[in-house]
Amino acid sequence: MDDAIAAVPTSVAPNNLDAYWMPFTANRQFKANPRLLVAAEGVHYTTADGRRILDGTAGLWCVNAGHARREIAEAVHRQALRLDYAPAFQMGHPLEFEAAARVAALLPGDLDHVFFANSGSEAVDTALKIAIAYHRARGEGTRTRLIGRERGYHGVGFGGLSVGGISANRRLFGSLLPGVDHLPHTYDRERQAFTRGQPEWGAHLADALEGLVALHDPSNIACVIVEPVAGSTGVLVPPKGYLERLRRICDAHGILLIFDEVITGFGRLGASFAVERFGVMPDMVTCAKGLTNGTVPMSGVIVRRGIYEAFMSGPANAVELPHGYTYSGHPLAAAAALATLDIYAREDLFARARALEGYWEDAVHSLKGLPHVIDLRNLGLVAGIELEPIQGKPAARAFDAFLRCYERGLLVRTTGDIIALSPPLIVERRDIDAMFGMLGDVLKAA
Ligand code: PXG
Repeated sequence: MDDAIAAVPTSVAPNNLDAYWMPFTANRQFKANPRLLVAAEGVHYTTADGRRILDGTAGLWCVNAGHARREIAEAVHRQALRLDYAPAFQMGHPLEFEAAARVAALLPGDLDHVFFANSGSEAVDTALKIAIAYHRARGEGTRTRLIGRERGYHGVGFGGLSVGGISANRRLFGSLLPGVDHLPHTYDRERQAFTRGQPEWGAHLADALEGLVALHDPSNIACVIVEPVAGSTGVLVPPKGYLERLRRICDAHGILLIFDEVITGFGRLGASFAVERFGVMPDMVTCAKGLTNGTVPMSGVIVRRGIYEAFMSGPANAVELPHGYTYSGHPLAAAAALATLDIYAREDLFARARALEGYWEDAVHSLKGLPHVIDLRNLGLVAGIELEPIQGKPAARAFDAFLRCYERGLLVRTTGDIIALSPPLIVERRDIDAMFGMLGDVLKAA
């Protein structure tokens, strides 16, 4: 660590936590007993009380190259001094073009145009808007219906929330967008529990799309959006053949298929994207998080050439897509993305994740038989550990495990009674051992 940074006292906590309304947090519980992080390096955080915490979640699934990467920090610093901001509309700067080309190069075939935004939520809403506008540009303006999936998470904008399928996130916010349907989720514990990697059972669940097509007629349907591996809902790995089947049905009916790769992108599954891991080609891919290693907010929508080209008609001086953000392609974010992609390439981190997958999988499944563990799921460097809920107190068991892991020195994520793990891709075998050692002890003591 930098001397100047190391010299910053880590034990000083603010004495008033009141003003900040924290996102997706039990504010009162947190503020009564705060968990403050003040520094990070490699696969560890440092807490305000000076403890080292092993980062089992790569922040929030985003710090894929590990913390405090000097190359990224320096690139951002240099860029802030050279060109802090450039107008995103009708003006450009070199790094955003380079970043787009570099991202596109990670995706196969004609997935080769990139629209930048700042968060996963914005990327999702952008993709949904592009889907509707694309059909309209081709003279199929009736194709406006959006299809998501139960238990899907696509961020918190009205678009992403509408196609999302996590009831607790939707329930407070009214009627959301009209014209949205949901496919069934792909999880069945009885048939899939303790599967290593992709479950054998469940490809046929994609056929529910045929039902929606029959109900609404394809001429009214714009797109289907799914997470290739559902993350936030607690790590649901797609059954073998499921994504392929969705692709075939979409093709048969002219429906665009969007993969939301906000979590699965940038090596999380041991490949550049899930597109590569599963060998299924969507029409659009959303990404964020690992794009800048979590350092500067940035997200993107990668679209197939035909989609981009459908908009490139009409007078050359007309704005083809009236959509974008003040900070689309922000110079600091673009600099961070380029430095991040350099690290991924130089350290071959996607292949590294793939090489570690077997070790990771064995570690995950070593928890089998511990008290209250009712399922273990894994793919790439992701794991879902599902616990039996305490009767009448949903989510309490996992949250208690989260707190006890944190006390012991391990950061995990929980959703409902599921613990999710997704370490930085630079994780070493000894870190994996430490992670599952601590988690195992916590579960044993439950
Ligand atoms: N799509 C997917 C698939 C995501 O996982 C978003 C969109 C929204 O991204 P933004 O940048 O708007 O938050 C996400 C975000 C968790 C967790 O622990 C997951 C996310 C965010 C925070 C926590 O499950 N995913």
